[in-house]
Amino acid sequence: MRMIIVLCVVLVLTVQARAGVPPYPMLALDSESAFPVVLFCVPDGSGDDLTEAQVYGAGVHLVVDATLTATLYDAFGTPVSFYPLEDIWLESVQDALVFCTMGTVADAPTDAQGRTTFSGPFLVGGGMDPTAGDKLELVVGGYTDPTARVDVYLLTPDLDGDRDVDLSDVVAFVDLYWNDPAYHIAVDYYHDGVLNLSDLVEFAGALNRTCP
Ligand SMILES: [Ca+2]
Ligand SMILES: [Ca+2]
Repeated sequence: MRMIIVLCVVLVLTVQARAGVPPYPMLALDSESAFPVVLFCVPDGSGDDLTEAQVYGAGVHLVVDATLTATLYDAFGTPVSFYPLEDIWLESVQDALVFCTMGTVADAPTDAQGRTTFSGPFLVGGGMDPTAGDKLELVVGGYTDPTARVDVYLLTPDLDGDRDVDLSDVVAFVDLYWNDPAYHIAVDYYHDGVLNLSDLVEFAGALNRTCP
């Protein structure tokens, strides 16, 4: 009788595994920062890599390696190896980003230890707001986990989020950069706490860029 119960339990667990129970994801920043990490992204992928992300805090601007490491485990705590890279991607918790095809997928399938990395560049439009409680989150096979989130913020010159940088974005940029005297982090592309020529140069360099 006991043997039958054990077999049933094993059978149920096997069926669950084959039914697509999502792996349990973990997400970590390679270099932790006390301040939010900002990454300048352009829909065609010509933005920055996470190895050259920016941090601004306490009056100091830094360029940091913010490569992300993700690890996947199954329900038994065993690393999930060789999980396909196209099923591991990043999103804004507040859905503030629009994606080009494969825009934020992992660098590679998970390795034998269940690990993969994200190093960018990311092919996205829209933009995240660090002041609104947003975060970057890991998505695995369509599933998310509240523990797999980091304070990394993707800013883009595609301000209207239609996957290209054109005249409508110029109008939006001028409003934020020029017409309104307030500071707008959305266009602080050279992330140093002020809006000046450096940010204009970044925006101008991205004009007419679009998803591949
Ligand atoms: Ca646009
Ligand atoms: Ca700036």
